[in-house]
Amino acid sequence: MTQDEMKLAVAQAAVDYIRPRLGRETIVGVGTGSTANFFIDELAKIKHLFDGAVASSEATAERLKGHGITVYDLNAVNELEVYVDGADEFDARLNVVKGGGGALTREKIVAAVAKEFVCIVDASKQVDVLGDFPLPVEVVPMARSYVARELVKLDGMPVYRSGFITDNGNEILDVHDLSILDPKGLEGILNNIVGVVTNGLFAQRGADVILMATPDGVQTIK
Ligand code: ABF
Repeated sequence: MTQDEMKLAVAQAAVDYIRPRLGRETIVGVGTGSTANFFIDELAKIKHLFDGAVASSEATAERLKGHGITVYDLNAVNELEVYVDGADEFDARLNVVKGGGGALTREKIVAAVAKEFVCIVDASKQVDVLGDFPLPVEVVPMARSYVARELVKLDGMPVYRSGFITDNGNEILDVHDLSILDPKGLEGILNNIVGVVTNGLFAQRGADVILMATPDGVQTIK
């Protein structure tokens, strides 16, 4: 099975997973990235079963609209039944690192609102300890150097994602060399650095369920 075939399989599994929850007024939170793109394409096949979507990025909004799915501003929505998105890494406790695609802030907002966060991955994303994947931290541009110095004090090695501006007009530092033994604690510490908008640790609100594609089929991890 190729990696794309696994992404398609997990996208189809996600549609099957959320399908019983869909109704005429249901709004679905939709994430960003290549796995999420497979999900969007599968979701479009049942667009008659739900009202619309909230997107975690401009790119996702465009793809949803391209399929004729109504995209709502989150402020216009009272509740989000479910949020489906990919990840860069996850551990056995369903702590997740996200933001490799740079959409972490909107992803974290959508995750906070959603009743259930369904994370869709292939098996390559599973790790024992988070931190192999550089942890993205979105920063207000004028605070970038200050935040970088603070991250060094935490034993991280921040690397400026050159030439990248987030959908919110901010910049990203990718923090290498972290061994994240306390994901919830580190998430809070990073959020407390002035100038940090969000960090890519989704631990305080981790995934509720992970659908993981393997060559032998899709596994459900809760
Ligand atoms: C989003 O897409 C991100 O949070 C994560 O960075 C990325 C995963 O992308 P892919 O599915 O392409 O590996 O979910």
